[in-house]
Amino acid sequence: MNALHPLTHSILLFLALHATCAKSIRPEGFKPGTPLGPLGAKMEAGVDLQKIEGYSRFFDFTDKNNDGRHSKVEYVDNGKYLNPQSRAGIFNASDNDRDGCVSRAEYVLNRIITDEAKTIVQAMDANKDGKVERTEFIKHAMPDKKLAAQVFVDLDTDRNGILHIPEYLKVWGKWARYDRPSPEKRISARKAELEKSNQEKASSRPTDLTKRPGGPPFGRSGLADHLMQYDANKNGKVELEELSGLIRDADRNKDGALDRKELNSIRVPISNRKFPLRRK
Ligand SMILES: [Ca+2]
Ligand SMILES: [Ca+2]
Ligand SMILES: [Ca+2]
Ligand SMILES: [Ca+2]
Repeated sequence: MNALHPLTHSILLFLALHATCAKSIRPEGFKPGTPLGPLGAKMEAGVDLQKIEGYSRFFDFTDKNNDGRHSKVEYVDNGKYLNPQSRAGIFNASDNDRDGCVSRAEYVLNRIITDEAKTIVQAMDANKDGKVERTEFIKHAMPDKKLAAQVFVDLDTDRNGILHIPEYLKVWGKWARYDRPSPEKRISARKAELEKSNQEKASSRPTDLTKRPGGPPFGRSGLADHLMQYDANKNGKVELEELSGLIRDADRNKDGALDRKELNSIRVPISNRKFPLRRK
């Protein structure tokens, strides 16, 4: 009985540790990916076209042979960001389809995910000591404190009570890709959505302007004020002759029309200036 005791103890200890590990790696009650909503992550839904284009330009900078992919040599060996070990970690996390290269979409999506994660997590460092501790995380991560405690255990993979950037990015990156379409599909879908909404905004603009006094048909704010400055005889109206005077004056090459260059060089008439009109 006594001889069995240490063994029983070891088994119990093993079971206890195993249970703790299992619990902390995947707490019961939520599936991977789901804590990102409560954490405030929007992923690609949170970026605009400019942001995507910006990341894309960064991609081009490292894609030295312009084949649309980062090879390990381009990114890890010849890269400049942090150190080779960090670059290898980022490269592997980005290479979603494990083909040994990071495509433009893989790179852009990884930047979206990791930049947002860092913004969210680092903002929780309330005492600004550069570390996000357990208490800080639970206080600031989300209203549900019980869930926050579970999420912290998931992110703090070395169990030291502090979240280090590479440590939490690894887990966060997995959540952000779990059960979702490929980076190519995600980025192109987001771009299409943004382009569509930009087009809709552009096509709704003239309609909106018709409701604005002085807006249509030109739709340029301040245009009415500008044109009134050509009211040379100060009768409160801009007459055809006054405008044709402007055209004659601005028509430098005398071809009877104003090209863009001539239009651009039109200056606001100096008040009290006798406008060159009614030339005979
Ligand atoms: Ca390349
Ligand atoms: Ca890849
Ligand atoms: Ca801190
Ligand atoms: Ca840690």
